[in-house]
Amino acid sequence: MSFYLGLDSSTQSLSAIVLEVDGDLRRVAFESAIAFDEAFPQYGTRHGVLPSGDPTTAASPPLMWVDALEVMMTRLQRSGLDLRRLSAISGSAQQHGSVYLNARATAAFGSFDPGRPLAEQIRPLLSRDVAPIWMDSSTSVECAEIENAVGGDQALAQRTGSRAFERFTAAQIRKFSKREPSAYAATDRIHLVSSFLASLLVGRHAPMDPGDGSGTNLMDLASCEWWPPAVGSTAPGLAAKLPPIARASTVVGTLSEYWQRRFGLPAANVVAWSGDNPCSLVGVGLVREGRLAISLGTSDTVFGLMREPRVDRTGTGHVFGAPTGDYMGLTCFKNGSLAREQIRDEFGLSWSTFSESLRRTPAGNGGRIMLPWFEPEITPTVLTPGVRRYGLDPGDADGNVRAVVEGQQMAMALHSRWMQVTVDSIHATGGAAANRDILQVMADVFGAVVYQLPVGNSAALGAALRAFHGSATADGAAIAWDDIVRGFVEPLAQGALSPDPVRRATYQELIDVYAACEAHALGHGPDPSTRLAEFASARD
Ligand code: XUL
Repeated sequence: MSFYLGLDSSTQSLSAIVLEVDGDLRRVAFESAIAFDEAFPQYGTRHGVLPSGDPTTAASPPLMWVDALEVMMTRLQRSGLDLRRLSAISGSAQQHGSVYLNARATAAFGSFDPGRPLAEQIRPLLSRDVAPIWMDSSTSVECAEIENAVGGDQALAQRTGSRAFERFTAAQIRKFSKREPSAYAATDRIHLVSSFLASLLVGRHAPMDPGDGSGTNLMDLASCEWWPPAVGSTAPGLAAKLPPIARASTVVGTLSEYWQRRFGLPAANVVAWSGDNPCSLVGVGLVREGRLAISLGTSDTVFGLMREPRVDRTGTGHVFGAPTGDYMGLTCFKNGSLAREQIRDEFGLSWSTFSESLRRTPAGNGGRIMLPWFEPEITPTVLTPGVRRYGLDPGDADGNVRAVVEGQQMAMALHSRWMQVTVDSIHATGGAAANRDILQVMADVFGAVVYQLPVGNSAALGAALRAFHGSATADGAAIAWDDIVRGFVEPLAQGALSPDPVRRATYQELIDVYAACEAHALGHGPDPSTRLAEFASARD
């Protein structure tokens, strides 16, 4: 019998899942989560992000993630599990965020003092106090500079899987190197959140995996190596500051002395960490092509496995490496859970009264539409935030609840068309996937059967399954992914949500009107009022 630990360092919290595998017996033996704002008020974060006067910048304190890792290990130590059986650990982290370390880090990593908290030992090793994260959209200038230098957006997308995006690590590094050249010069190593946390566990610089590497705009998707033209166009001397890239199943080391002595943990294998979306792909069981998953978390994401990289020519989506060695298509929306919460709070609702509002209102909302851009949006690119309402009274609670949910679902359906996946079923995950009224709108908008999954946190589950896979294949054994995920990711057939044909037809019509509103709001389409009125009168 063995235990496998999966950690997920997301925007707002650190979660852990321990899987027990004993032949055919498979179960979740431990689950825990730490919300950053509540557990570590001393860092002053809101939803895990440092306050900023500029809505386009977003950063978090890396030391808060370190503190969370220690608190989680304490919880594990007190869990009552026989941790001598902990075989392997892997992790998931919010993508794109970067951590900057000085030249002292390399030597210090191997000799942490188990008598002292880790954060205070990491503090002098940072060449930058904060880590820019995926919610940052302040680097449009740097994006344009990088694209121009490598021969344009299509050239960058063909090589790296994405055109330049503001939150991707390359643009963030470039901005830092321009604004703070001496701090950049003092930077010896730049990690992603995933490879930073993996490094702390093994006590030396850990490599990045191709899944998270492809969120940098710096990795050649075909070879899974850094792409010199992109690296050279981003910042001086960058090649020497990047860790190597290793396959996602690589055992990058064993748990260092620090964790063994401070928390009584064994020298378990540590498998390369990855991004939350690549981990979720495994955690929802998408180890084959032909299905989509939708994660309703801080960000809402639509993703699916691809055998071949079909790069999005419209510049909306991304192709990342998948933990299975394949690829994954992904489109990311920034206005996810925080937008839903904003409407819930604005009208003094609970999740249950939010659901009642959804049940009281008709599909299509009588042609009242919301573009839910509370924060700057990633898809489509909206740098100046502001909710846009069409025919919708800002004071109408029921109408706004339906409008935010429909707006999010229609945006996801519209902007995932590039993946060319015929969607007949969707695996739903993330916090809001517990809400069946939201999932019914998803089923009706996509015309697909929506399944809930037994384990809610697919990123932490995916990380634990990756720990299992990496350690099972470490000695060269071949083991199919289907065998790894078996017993953990089977969707709950009972209670699957099927699309209703009449509501589906409504949304097939409405999605074009939604697209017209979007084009109008972005300044490249006519006023959609007539189309909205036609849609509404057809339903009177
Ligand atoms: C994906 C993205 C987000 C973060 C959230 O490209 O930016 O989904 O990974 O944690």
